[in-house]
Amino acid sequence: MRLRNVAIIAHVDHGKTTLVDQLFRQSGTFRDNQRVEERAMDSNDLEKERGITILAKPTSVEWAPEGGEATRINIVDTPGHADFGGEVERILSMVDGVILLVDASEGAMPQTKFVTGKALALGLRPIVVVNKIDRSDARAAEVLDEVFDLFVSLDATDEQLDFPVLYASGRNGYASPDAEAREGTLTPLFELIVGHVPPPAVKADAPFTFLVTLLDRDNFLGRILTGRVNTGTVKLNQPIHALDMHGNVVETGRASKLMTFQGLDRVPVEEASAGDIISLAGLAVATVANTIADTSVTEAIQSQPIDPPTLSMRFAVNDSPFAGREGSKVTSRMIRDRLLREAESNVAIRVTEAADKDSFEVAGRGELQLGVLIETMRREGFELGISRPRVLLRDGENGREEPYETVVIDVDEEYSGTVVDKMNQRKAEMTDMRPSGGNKTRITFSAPSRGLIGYHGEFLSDTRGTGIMNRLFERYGPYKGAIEGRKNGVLISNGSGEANAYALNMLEERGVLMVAPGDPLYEGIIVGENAKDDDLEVNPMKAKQLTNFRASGGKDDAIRLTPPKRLTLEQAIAYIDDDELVEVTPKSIRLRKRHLDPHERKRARRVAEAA
Ligand SMILES: Nc1nc2c(ncn2[C@@H]2O[C@H](COP(=O)(O)OP(=O)(O)OP(=O)(O)O)[C@@H](O)[C@H]2O)c(=O)[nH]1
Ligand SMILES: [Mg+2]
Repeated sequence: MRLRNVAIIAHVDHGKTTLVDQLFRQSGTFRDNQRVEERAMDSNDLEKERGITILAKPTSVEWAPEGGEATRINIVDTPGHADFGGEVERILSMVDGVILLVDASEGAMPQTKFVTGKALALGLRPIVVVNKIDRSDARAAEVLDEVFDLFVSLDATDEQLDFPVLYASGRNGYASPDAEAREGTLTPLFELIVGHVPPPAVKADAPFTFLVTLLDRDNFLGRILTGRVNTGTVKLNQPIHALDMHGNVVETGRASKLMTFQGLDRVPVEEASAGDIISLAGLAVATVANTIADTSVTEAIQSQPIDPPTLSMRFAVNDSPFAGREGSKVTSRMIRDRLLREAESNVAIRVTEAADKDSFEVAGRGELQLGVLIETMRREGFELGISRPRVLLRDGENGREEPYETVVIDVDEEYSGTVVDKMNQRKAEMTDMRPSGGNKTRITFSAPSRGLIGYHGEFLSDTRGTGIMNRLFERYGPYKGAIEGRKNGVLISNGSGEANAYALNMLEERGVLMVAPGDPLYEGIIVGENAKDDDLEVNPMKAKQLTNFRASGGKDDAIRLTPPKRLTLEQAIAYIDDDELVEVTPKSIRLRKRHLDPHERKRARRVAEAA
């Protein structure tokens, strides 16, 4: 059967996974009565909950024109969020073409530029799909111009500039060369994939080689390596070995299971040939970027270098007085094993063990990526103490350098002044400002990543929740000097016990509380944000003195507390200062001072100030 390999690439939320749903449906991949969830490819829990794609995943559909020959189309759905895009180059090396989706209203966004740049550099000729054409604020013609300009700015060849265009609503299942079409099917897209994307160029008579692009685990099969067969054919149980990038043999074994993709399933096959995207099991150590090959092969397939991580957090053993109450995985050994396992399959993550062996520096591509890792671990039963994220500096030619990001902000005009002010305080430089339709302004900044940590929450409240912010790693540039951090201090509990409504009521005038009556507290835990800029030790456990007149058991009927401000994991991580930690357990997210004892805190502060 004919074969095509394509990846779908786009900025976050431009509709990749939703389009795959419809490609499934219209190719008859599902049985008629099969119940399929929306965004079926977003299969893991966190993907479903957050409505974003975190892991790139291959799938495969078969399509045939009326009465014509069928083609098997391997499709790779990719994550649009920059934090998960570290592998996009490696993933694109599996395919011979890309479908570039661009939201008909949002237009070309930072991640559109990033993924398009990677695709063009690999010599791929994208199919451009102006998607979500059904939106009432669609501006298809302008968006197409933006895409064309983008291609030009990325030095596209004449061939690449001559890209085919379809206007589509992935969700409604139609695509058309006509920008006015508001109904139809995806047949024009299928035809274009078959007609425009070249078949894989393969050396079928060479020995088997395969580059590992993705890694996952299965309880029965163990390690599952996914990638594209580069040359030759692999047969079930054939002896194989894994080579690292220098050609050293990492491991020898057999291809004990071979699978191709079919809709949401992997199906076992007896053999697979050059050009196909497959999964292979049978090896225990081989990993991403290794070459799996016939044992006669001694040279590794060249693979793309991985962009360096830009941000890190310290993952420590939870040493709070509540350690071990809610989680089952609390020792440094368990944390270590889990993190090393993560770093093995997730090429964008790097783990270093601290000298004290009780904490680990985990470096990655951004707050969301590390946040997802922490969330995954807490669901597995882990307890952790997480420190404030810090950007990774490096020594450049002209001294110390730090990561910069391109930040694209869409806001209602009335908020643009505030946003520009706040970004200036964070040492960002405005590079562009233009109206973006519907009384909105699109402002582009070049900003040190350091200044952006913790800004998103403030940004949302400054824009009454209407602002949209997109960020993308830009470059390493000169260190920008001190950036002012959090302005407010915190309210710290001065003892252990249960939070008491009466006490909390008294404390409400001091600031914003983060705990509710009945919450268990310990000395040094943070119970709220101080309205002033210094930290304040308070007694949130203090009960009302009972008088003779009202001795009926101290019911606090009259107390009406404002609901506490409960921070989500990511908010908490963005909130804390250097001398604070987020205590993460399967059930709770608590903020605390690193040093729980007030005297130790004072001593640490004196040492820090002296340094
Ligand atoms: N109006 C409109 N909305 C759409 C269309 N396609 C997708 N959406 C919506 O856009 C949102 C994002 O869709 P996804 O398919 O998750 O986008 P994605 O590109 O896979 O997102 P990431 O994988 O996180 O980058 C969802 O709320 C969809 O319902 C469309 O054709 N028209
Ligand atoms: Mg998606």
